[in-house]
Amino acid sequence: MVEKPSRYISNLTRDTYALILAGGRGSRLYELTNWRAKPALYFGGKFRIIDFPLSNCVNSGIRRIGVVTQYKSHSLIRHLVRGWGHFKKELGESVEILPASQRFSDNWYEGTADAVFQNIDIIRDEVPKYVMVLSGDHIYRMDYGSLIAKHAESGAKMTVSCMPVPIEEAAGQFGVMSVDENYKIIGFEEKPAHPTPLPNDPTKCLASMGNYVFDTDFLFEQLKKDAEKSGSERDFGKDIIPSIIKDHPVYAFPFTNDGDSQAYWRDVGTLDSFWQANMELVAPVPALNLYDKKWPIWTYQEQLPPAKFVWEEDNRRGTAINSVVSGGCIISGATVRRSICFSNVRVHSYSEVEDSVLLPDVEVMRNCRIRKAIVDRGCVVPEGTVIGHSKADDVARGFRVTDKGVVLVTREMLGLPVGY
Ligand code: ADQ
Ligand code: ADP
Repeated sequence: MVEKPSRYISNLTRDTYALILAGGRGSRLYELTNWRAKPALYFGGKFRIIDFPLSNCVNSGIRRIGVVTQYKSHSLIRHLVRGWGHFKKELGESVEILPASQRFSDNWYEGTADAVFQNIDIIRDEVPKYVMVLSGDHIYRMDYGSLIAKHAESGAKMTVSCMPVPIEEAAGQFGVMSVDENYKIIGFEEKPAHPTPLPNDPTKCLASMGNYVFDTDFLFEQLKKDAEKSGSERDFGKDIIPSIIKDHPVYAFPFTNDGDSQAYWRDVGTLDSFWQANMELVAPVPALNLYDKKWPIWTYQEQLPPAKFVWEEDNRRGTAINSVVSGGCIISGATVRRSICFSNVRVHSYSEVEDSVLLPDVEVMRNCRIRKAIVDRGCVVPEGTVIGHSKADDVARGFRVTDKGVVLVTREMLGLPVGY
């Protein structure tokens, strides 16, 4: 007889090793990921994307975690060492950084499955009953406990977390599955141009979130088999899932808001979606609650003085309305509306910033007008600069403007030395 999940979820999470895949490039973020891996990208005023899956693990009771790094990993590794280096092996906790170190072959990690395969011996040493493979690319809040409990109860060898997504959003972007009435996966296609719609809603399909749970032995077996196959791209979505669903019980776990009204998931893979997800946080009641003491998001933070707002005597009002302003910021004689100011941002007199995301250490000099922009770390925006008010002017200055009118400004575009 299966015990009630509430009594044994902690045993399951304790018996799970989480491997966060953090090696991807994130090419649709253009210059924002020129110098950093996507999981190292800043989000929400003081966090980095990787803090979300890591915090989900800790909040779900999974304390043995590996982070697989590869592409442009310097900034990511520095953040992990500073912010996540305090786990104590003696207490059964660890956050290990697993760079592609060519221990098994002369190759870097090929696909996602290869990134796990090359770390089999490290996982085996931990002797976990389950292995969770998590994408390090998304902003989300998810209790992995219910996912692992469902995996254990259903008798699946692998469970894929999924959610209904509009067909046009999923096409070419996500792995799409079809399931039977018990959520057993009966079909899986990686990033199809024409996703199979849900039987009860032709506008949506069931998309993989890129988070998987495996029975450890089964995972190792499948990875070894795949490594011997010629022509495989060594990828979970392209190779492993489509091949194993034929002969093994693989289930889908729908991630919905039903059990947890706080459940939240956003793909921030494009400049528009990155801007949009940040902007959602300035809403009076955002969908993602960063202030929930029961689900804290941990990060590394510098010790900084509190944010300061200066209203000069000649009536230059330093104000920020419906905005998120981090430590070390000074808004002096300027107006900031519906914007996110990361640590150490300065906005000087007579400037107006609206609907924008200012990453750490940005300085906006006097008399600037900035709208709908993402300003990369360390940019000094010269006095009188206007951004986001005319696409032609923005493009002429060398800024990147998306179809939806979000403007990306980097140090390089402003003629400042890169690699800040
Ligand atoms: P994608 O996110 O497009 O699709 P991928 O680019 O392989 O797939 O990235 C998956 C994760 O692995 C990311 O977190 C990335 O950073 C990391 N990664 C990629 N290559 C890596 C490598 N060589 N070494 C280490 N880490 C690496 C996947 C699934 C889809 C699913 C979407 C959900 O394949 O089926 O729908 O995620 O976003
Ligand atoms: P502005 O262009 O708006 O005049 P300033 O750099 O002169 O910008 O700063 C304006 C105000 O911000 C200062 O008068 C002061 O009140 C505050 N300020 C600036 N730097 C600091 C600092 N290091 N510590 C505390 N307050 C500061």
